Amino acid sequence: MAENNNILVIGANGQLGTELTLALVNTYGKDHVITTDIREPTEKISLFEALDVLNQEHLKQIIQAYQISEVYLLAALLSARGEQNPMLTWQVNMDGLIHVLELAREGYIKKVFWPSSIAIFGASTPKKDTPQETITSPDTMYGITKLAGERLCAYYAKKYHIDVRSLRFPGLVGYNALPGGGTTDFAVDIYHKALEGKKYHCFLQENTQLPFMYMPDAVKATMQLMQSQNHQVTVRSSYNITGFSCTPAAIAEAIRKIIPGFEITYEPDFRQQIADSWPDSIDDQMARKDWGWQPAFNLESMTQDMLMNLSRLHKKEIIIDIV
Ligand code: AKB
Repeated sequence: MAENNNILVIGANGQLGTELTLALVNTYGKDHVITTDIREPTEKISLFEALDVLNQEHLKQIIQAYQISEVYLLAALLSARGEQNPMLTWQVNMDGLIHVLELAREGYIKKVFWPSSIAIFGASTPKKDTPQETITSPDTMYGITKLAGERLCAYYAKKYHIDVRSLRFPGLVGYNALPGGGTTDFAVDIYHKALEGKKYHCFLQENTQLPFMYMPDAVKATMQLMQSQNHQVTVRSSYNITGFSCTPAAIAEAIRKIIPGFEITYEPDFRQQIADSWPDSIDDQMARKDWGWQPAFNLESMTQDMLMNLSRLHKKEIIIDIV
């Protein structure tokens, strides 16, 4: 990588940021990846600067000081936390994006990645195999900011020829970092409880079907999209993308194949309504056609990998009985 072609990850301590930073460091080298977050990381794997994404002047200083050409803007408040503080969600999710897009328009950055979400869809969206182009009627502040953000990305791409790329992520499941404040967080928490030998109290009903993606697939999709040729990227709002769909009961069942005594109870709270407004499954044909997207993990292979890695990280012994 040339000197003035460095990468900036904003929100690097989050669930996706932690894993994406590792992949970027492995691909481009740690001297070319600068990480920022509002909080100090527990472990620094590359250069770190504390940054509040609402501080545009500080953001500009970092971009100039480190000769940044590519920005991964991951700082955001998610769906459940967003409902506790809608105004802060609007501010962080929208101002952060517009600051980055404006810096791109002014010529400070060449390329931007910004994650959208299945939260842009709502109760009146077709639920099954939700198409790329369809009714978007988000019911949460998080979803509203993601939809508005998608339109901003498309606008800056069309009007100012900004190379901005985006994915509409489903629920993400990974073992390296915990999610915070999302409706799909249960799908991570459940594995931690199972490994601790505890019962899991799920905040969604057992038959709530949602789309998910295992973190290695999410990282692969992001890297693949960002490494694609400009002409391959025909969608400049955000690409539908998915790994597989499942219910909390199906995850519990997959865990029981490895930890037979695992128990779960269902105690739905306010997050049930959010989950009910989201798609059951996603049609990601555009991503497959444009830049060759193909997930590697399904529920069973994700469960095996999650439990194996969590037991390694927490030094707990479990026998992975692959059936
Ligand atoms: C959330 O649950 O809010 C996120 C998402 C689906 O965007 N994981």
